[in-house]
Amino acid sequence: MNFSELSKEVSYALRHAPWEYELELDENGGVPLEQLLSSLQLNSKWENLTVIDLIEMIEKSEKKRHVIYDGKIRAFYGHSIPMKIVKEEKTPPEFLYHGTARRFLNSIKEKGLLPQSRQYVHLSQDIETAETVGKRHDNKAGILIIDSLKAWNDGIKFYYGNEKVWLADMVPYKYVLVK
Ligand code: HQG
Repeated sequence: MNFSELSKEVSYALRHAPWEYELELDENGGVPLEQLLSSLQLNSKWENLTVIDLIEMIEKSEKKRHVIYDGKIRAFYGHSIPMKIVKEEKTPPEFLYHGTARRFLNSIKEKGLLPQSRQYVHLSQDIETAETVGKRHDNKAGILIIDSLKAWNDGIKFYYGNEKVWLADMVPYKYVLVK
């Protein structure tokens, strides 16, 4: 079983194109596990897929992208579908981090951190995670430090993704420091 390929396809279905799999997400982004399974099984690549494989995919993944609960499965973050997924508002840690490409810095300075094609801006709990995220866009990623607790106290909302990923609707540049 290629768990990395499976994780990519499950992410695509749950974050970006549930309709291609005839799935309807609930407000938290959850779908019945059996529905996702049957839909994936229609593809010959996944015809022998089982619930155990989905559980193993989640457990073996370095990044905590999905969770199974109450017979459903959902993605913790990353959504781009039109219906905005409801996330849990939560007081953030003192600082959060964001890894980005150097070529985006001028625009970020001008407009703040925006979600771009996703529903939320993605922030990292630690610098190491931010570096990994940033390297997806630029081999020498720029690391931004977010004055998150101050922003929260000023009324900017933050939401919990998983233990390493936090979300925000946007972050004005005055709360951003370039490392
Ligand atoms: C940038 C992956 C110009 C932003 C990762 C980022 C993460 C701006 C890019 C998760 C901007 C969007 C999300 C502005 C923000 N002007 N550029 N004003 N504001 N940007 O991929 O945060 O492996 O949508 O800096 O690990 O890189 O898929 O977001 O560079 O956790 O599970 O616009 O996706 O997780 O890029 O990554 P993305 P991201 P998975």
